[in-house]
Amino acid sequence: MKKKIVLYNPRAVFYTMPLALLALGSRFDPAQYDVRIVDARVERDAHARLLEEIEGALCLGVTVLTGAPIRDALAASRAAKTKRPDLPIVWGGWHPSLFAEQCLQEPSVDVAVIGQGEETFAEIVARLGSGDSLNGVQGIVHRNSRAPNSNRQSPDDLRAEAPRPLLDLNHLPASNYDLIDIEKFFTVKKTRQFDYISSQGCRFRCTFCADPYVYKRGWYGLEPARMGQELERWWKKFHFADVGFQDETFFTNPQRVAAIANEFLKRDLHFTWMATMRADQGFRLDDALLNLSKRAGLRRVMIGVESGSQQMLDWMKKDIKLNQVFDSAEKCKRAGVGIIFNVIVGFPHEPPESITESLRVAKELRAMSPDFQVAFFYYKPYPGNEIADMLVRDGYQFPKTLDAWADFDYVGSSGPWVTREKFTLVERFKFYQRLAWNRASPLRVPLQQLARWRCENDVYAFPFEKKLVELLRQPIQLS
Ligand code: B12
Ligand code: SF4
Repeated sequence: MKKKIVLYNPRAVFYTMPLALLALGSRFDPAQYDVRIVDARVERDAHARLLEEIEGALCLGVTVLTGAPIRDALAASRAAKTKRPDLPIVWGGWHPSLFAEQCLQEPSVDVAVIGQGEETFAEIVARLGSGDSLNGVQGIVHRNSRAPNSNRQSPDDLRAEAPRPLLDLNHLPASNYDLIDIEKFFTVKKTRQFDYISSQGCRFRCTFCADPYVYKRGWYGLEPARMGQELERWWKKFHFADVGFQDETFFTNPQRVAAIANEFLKRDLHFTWMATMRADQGFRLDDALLNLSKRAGLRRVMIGVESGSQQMLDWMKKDIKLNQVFDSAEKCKRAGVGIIFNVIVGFPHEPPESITESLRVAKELRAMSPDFQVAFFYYKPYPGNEIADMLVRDGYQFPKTLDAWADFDYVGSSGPWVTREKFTLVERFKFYQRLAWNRASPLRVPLQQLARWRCENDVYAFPFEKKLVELLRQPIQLS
């Protein structure tokens, strides 16, 4: 009889396909294992289905991002453990990679996996299947017992195994998208957009980012021929219109990008795609490669500008120059490729001039093309990087429990060091820059003109248009 493995993706507000669970689940031989993915974002009653699926399962794996998704990860794990106290529950993903020990303070969690998970999880499952201890499985923290489902011990009695070196993605099997109901994702996304990950890790060292800590600046990219083959297969099966490459830095290796574009053209694949690019990579890219990518379907890139102040960029070790941002923007404009620029505001000790500079750069970029958008985020500390270490030295305290982490808002709010005045300024600017430069219907043109005037003159007081737009209940297009 096949052994059953259940994988759970907690509730969240966005609908990117559960790439981590697909990667983990595809590592198992379907002749021997029955893998079930329960994604709370697309299930009517995810917990009911989860409790049904864990019947007879060998183990449950849960993927956990920092912040709000922890709330549902906890609820699901607790419900599963109550129903099946003998069921080993394994947490993996970004939060357990950063806080493995803390995750194991939660009694329903038996094992926390750090970093890349395919081989680690496969080894855990094999050991569980044969009743062996997890001692020595690289890349995990677990309870120091013969097996996680043996007698429960004190939550402090933990055992951290040696780290697992990052494995070249090309040695891992392709993700099997038949493990999920893909049409449900197209429905909730309201577009036939397929998600795909073509590389893992990142070679850079930005001091606000979790990646250097989790992947130790390692990077592996899939071979273009393999990508062409896989995407052709799924495109023919699912008829998607667009691919979101969820890589940290898709444009890491220009020769690889050219080979990928050529694969798509050779195979005559008719979908558009979007991918991540650093400004220094865009700066070094030649127009020919960008034009080739455009011909192969590239419609938009995402570039982390992070700050409009070069001093701040140097401080956070972003290793880009502002002129590289504008140079990349010019190139993309020439090639007809759109851009989303990400800007982070509210770093600790960030001087007010730096925020002003970020707003100025955002305005200049937005004015360059209606296909350029700017998204603003507030800095929130991730442990294990230099900024977070500095904050801790200054007395900042990270949440100490999973429940407290679940309340940690990574998306909407700012850090406590951002004054009310700065927060209001940024929130108003976020609204007006969208109104000013997003494509607008003729009815909205007067509002748009007014918003441009406001942005150009930095006048954000009495934001009556915001009230008006809210009243009209017609949210502006954020396409
Ligand atoms: C898609 C995505 C999302 C999706 C999540 C989709 C989902 N599944 O729910 C959405 C859009 C919701 C999202 C939101 C955010 N995200 Co996000 N996101 C990503 C992104 C681009 C891809 C994730 C992915 O699928 N990767 C592909 C898979 C194969 O890799 P993986 O997730 O690392 O999984 C591997 C291991 O982690 C491990 N693993 C993962 N899960 C499990 C489970 C088990 C059981 C095991 C054993 C192993 C394991 O094995 C996997 C295979 O090797 C990553 C960057 C990246 N490239 O990874 C950022 C990233 C995860 N996001 C990040 C951030 C900062 C955010 C936001 C705060 C952004 C924002 N400012 O709004 C929000 C916060 C969400 C929240 N707290 O509510 C950070 C880290 C966050 C953190 N500490 O949790 C990342 C790393 C980007 C970055 N470099 O800063 N995100
Ligand atoms: S912010 Fe981007 S470039 Fe910098 S370390 Fe993180 S993933 Fe790499």
